[in-house]
Amino acid sequence: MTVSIQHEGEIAVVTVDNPPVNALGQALRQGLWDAVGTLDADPSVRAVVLICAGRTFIAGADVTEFGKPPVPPHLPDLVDRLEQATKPWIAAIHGSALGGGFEVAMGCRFRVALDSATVGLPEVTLGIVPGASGTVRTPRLAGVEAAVELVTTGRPVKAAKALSLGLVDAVVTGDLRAEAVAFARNALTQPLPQPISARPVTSPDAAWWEEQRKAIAKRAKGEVAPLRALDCLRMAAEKPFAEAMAHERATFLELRASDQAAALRHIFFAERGAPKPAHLDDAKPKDIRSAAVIGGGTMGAGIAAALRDAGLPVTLIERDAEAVQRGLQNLRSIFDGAVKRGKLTEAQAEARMDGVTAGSDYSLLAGTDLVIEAVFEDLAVKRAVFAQLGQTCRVGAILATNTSYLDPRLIAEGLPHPDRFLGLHFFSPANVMKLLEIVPTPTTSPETLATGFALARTLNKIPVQAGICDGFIGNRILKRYRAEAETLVRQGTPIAAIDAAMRAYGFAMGPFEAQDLGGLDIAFLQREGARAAGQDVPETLGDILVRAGRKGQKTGGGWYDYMPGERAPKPSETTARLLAENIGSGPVLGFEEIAARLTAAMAEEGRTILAEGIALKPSDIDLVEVHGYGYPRWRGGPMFAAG
Ligand code: T1G
Repeated sequence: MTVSIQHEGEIAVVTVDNPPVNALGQALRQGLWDAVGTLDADPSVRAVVLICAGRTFIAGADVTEFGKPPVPPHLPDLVDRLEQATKPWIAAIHGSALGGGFEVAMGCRFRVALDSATVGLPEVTLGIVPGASGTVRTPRLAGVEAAVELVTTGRPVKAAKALSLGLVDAVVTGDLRAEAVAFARNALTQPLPQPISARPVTSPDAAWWEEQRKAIAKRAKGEVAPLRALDCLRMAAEKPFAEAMAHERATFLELRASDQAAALRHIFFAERGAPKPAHLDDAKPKDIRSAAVIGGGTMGAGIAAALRDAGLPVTLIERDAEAVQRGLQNLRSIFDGAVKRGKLTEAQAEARMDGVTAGSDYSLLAGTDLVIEAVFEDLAVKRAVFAQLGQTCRVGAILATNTSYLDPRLIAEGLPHPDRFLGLHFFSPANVMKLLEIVPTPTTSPETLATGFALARTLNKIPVQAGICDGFIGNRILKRYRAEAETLVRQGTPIAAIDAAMRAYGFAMGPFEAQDLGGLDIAFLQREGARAAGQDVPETLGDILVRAGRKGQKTGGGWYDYMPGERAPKPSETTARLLAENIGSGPVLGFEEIAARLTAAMAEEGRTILAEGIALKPSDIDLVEVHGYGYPRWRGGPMFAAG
């Protein structure tokens, strides 16, 4: 039963039960609509508690309905009906009251939240605006400033902050239902507050709104919904309730049908499907209660930090005492940075470090459940590490390599019990980037693979399974993207125009700026290694620059010149001269054509990757690009964008 009613004396308790997250599908909206009528007509009822079964309060409208025409009762009408009920309704919130869920809670006269609950209006993360009074009631409930922060960022707030903002009326612990019923009884002993729609709202001056608009435009980088949400909020602060509601509804319906909303929904569902691949349904992951990282460099320290952030004790192994200290310092720097940014307290940073054992003796790993190798990207070095791991780790330990480019099969050659081995390709900084490419070998067992996916969930990362090829999924597409960008340069399109076009498309950086930041020599060494191994690797424009000593920002110049101590790229006459004989006089493409060419090249490589079975589904490729390579989320990824 989606909506059921029980009675505790004069208090009715309406329970919503619509797994998995009590989303407001049509049946639930109808059930609540009918419950208002039933309880209004029941003279024994003086107040109503609205509570949900399962893991959370109503988590929003049913996103699966978005592609279809809206069906009555429409959510804004239901929220109005709740507000106009003859008996006061009290929302009893646990888990996450999000989007339409929080709008339903605002239709209630009161909101009581469990201390572990969160409330929010995340609609802009789906490319839309709240569509059931979220932009009109929130300013009347919590004030304009709090409403602008909540709605235009889409970030939920925890119960304590929600109480301080006035979004909820009480925060309780223990038995939410009993506490909410007691709250309802007490509320009946005093005059009721005004319904939210009747409450006054004060609008800041025009300068404040302009300041908000500029800040949001800078942050939104091409996303439409946050700025449209700001418009709705200003209407709510300056116009009558009904007029503001009409504006919000029209905006919601318009954006709901937009390309950006479709793209963001695509990523939303792709993210939720990623951690639970159907082909692993029958494989039981192993318990990981302790982990180790071999190598304390940038990647190793980042991986160790991610493991510590997830609460796992970590053993950090380096080759000698001096390297161990460097590794520990790298790890401490990560946590110190988090303290500076206010992400961690000093005590939390200390606790992170206290959970790290470091040394150069592999016997420290005898009881470890998971070992991740993150040493220098050289096959011999990696093979030596796994030779030692094969001798010292227990048979059931999961052994993983973080290699970016090497063939995991060659790394694991000769390893005893190779069923426990796989590739776990993290992205730098590993404690920040959410993408984790999981690379099984032909001998990797389903349990080991399932453990990789379970580890991703533990680390709050987005796992994507990749087959073995040069660059797996992400780096292989990156190589194609860069090659296509160089083709445009050879045809006469300026380097700076290409970068500007990709920034306009939504990337934080274009392909050439990004190479200058990361260093041209990394890919150069890959190409040189392949050539040395006898592969036919044509010379690239990047090769010419690296051979001329132009490796990027770190050498004062790469594709661009950089003034000493500055990071602003300047078009380089030296680069123009070095590349002159390779530059044709083809058509200079406009921004849209450049972006179309480069994203089409990414999608074409993606189709080849799918055809080769390296990626399991197109949405996995989109997740790799969005979470690993800065592809703008509101474009949906190269496969989605290619249609
Ligand atoms: N609609 C439909 N299905 C949903 C859903 C939703 N809103 N939210 C989650 N699911 C599914 C999800 O696909 C997965 O399915 C399962 O529930 C568990 O999700 C009018 C218009 C609530 C914090 O944006 O943030 O209201 O894979 O793995 O980690 O203004 O889900 O199991 O088949 O994420 O415990 C606004 C989105 C909608 C909330 C729970 N609401 N959801 O996290 O579980 S727009 C949202 C979440 C709106 C109004 C507008 C999270 C969660 P399956 P999960 P979780």
